Amino acid sequence: MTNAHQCGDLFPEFFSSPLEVSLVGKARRERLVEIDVIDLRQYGTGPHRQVDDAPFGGGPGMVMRVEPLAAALEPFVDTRRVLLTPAGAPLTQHTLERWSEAGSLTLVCGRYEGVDERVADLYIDEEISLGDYVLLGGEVAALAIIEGVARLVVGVVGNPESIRTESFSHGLLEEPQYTRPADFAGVRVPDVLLSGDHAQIANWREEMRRQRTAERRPDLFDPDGLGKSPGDR
Ligand code: JAH
Repeated sequence: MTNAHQCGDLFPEFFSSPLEVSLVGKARRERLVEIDVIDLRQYGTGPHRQVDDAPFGGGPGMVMRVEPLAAALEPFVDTRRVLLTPAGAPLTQHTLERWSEAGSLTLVCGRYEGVDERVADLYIDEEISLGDYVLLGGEVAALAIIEGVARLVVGVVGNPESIRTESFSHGLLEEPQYTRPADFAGVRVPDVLLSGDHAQIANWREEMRRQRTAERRPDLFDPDGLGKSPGDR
């Protein structure tokens, strides 16, 4: 199945190498995914192709105008239109799996202090955030989504078993991994991994996933624990 993506953006060069190398580049060359980058500047208004303007009500910074985004998004029907914004719902593996089966995704990258709210009201299906921090624009978040979806699409086609058995498919963090040498500067690989006892190894790995998740991500380990202070857990 070919998964088509459009990426609306003011800095199209931002995407050049990330979309050419690694799994994403190979999947594009093999036509397993199609990814097009759209330069929003070409839809800017006036002789300077302006895409931003001062905010109504005053305040610092500029806001992305609705007309260029309306013009850029109008042709894309039969696609899921996603705006990357710190005000969006948090991105999860479940969201990536849903999109990997959706056929076509259109990722809209805001810049400046934000995007006129009418863009979201009229042209956007989902607003998504990578996490609780502010970047300069949505491009890095868009690339994260492209990688996350592409590996699932390619995984379905090529079917490597690893794809759906990694972090978050059990809802737990992954166990620590080791490779040779068994002793590096006196720090040894856990003996159980060298034992050849596959039942014991599986038990150890499961225990490590539980320990790490409880320690590092109590929100994943016990979703009811969310909102409690660390001392309450
Ligand atoms: C920043 C428009 N959660 C990641 C993320 C996504 C988008 C933006 N920042 C962070 C952003 C400025 C303007 C979007």
